[in-house]
Amino acid sequence: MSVDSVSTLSELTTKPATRRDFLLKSSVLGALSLAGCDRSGPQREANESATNSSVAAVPQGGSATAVGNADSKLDTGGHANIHQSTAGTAAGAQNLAYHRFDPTLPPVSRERTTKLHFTAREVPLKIADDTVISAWTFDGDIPGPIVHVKQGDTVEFTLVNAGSIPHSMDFHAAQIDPKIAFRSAAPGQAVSYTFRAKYPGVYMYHCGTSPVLMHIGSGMVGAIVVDPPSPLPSAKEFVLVESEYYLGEAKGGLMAFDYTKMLATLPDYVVFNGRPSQYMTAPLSVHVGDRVRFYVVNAGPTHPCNFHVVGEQFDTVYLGAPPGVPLRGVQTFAVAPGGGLIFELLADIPGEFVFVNHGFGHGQKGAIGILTVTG
Ligand SMILES: [Cu+2]
Repeated sequence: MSVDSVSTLSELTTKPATRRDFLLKSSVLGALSLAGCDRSGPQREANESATNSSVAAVPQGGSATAVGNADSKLDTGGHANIHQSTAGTAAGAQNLAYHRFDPTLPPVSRERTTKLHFTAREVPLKIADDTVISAWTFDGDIPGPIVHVKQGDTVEFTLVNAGSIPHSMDFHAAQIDPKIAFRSAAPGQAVSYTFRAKYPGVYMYHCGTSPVLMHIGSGMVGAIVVDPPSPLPSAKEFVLVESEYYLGEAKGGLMAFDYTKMLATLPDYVVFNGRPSQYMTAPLSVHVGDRVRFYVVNAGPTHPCNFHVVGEQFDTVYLGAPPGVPLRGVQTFAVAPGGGLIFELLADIPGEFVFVNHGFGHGQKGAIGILTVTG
């Protein structure tokens, strides 16, 4: 790809003034310029300090009790009447604070048993200056907390449902009877189960309550990283969860997810870690000589994530359990919906490298960011 192409990509940036404006601008190359973007000011610092719950930060234990109900992911008739997400009222939605989602992989737990205690919440979430969505979440954010454990670890998981409809949890890192473990918790109740992380890699987790499309599409997704027994080479490690947003019209400043649009599979936004283009204005930052490792989960719900870094090549891509037998010398590789792959590159030259879903109809809808390499 030429320098001009890189420049043009970089110009497809920033948060949109309005959604319509964003889509319009995204359709004409070069409409925006990075020149006006202050990537070093107080806002950036504030954003950098924003963190997400890591394993260490997640409340431990809990007295929740497992409950059984008929609303498993296998019950495809459940909630067929729900076509738009709800999350309280729109009152005050525009006064919500925006925060950048910290993509940094949190340290692996020192304990070989990790107790996770998530809460399903339906909340308004500001994903851009002018856009507040009616989100269904794990612990109030999209994606949910990044989990980091080691192969062979035991995960004791509890989901408390503080929402208004049933929710559940499906860990792709678990080998377990889904009809039992991934059953739904009714509002006000909880579900618990325990699994061993059998294989290393990066795995999706998501709500599996019917209709699964609606629960994944409304934000109930996240990533769990499972380290191999011997650590991978030292690197700057980032977690990117790509997902698609299908939104209805704003009511009182709050945009609900639209199930009909999810079925039509034409997203309004495609995002890394819940916010369109957030790492264009607040890039990921490493130094020359650093190895960079991207843990990329594609939460979908429908489209592939064709991961690419402009001006770089991946010297290592782990398709399966690392260290395994990686691919070498890769330019772009598709992460399937429901999948997770690990991409590595050596940042041996300085510059601003755009990472993007190279399916550009989706890259231009917000699945784009910058990796800044400084000397
Ligand atoms: Cu759910």
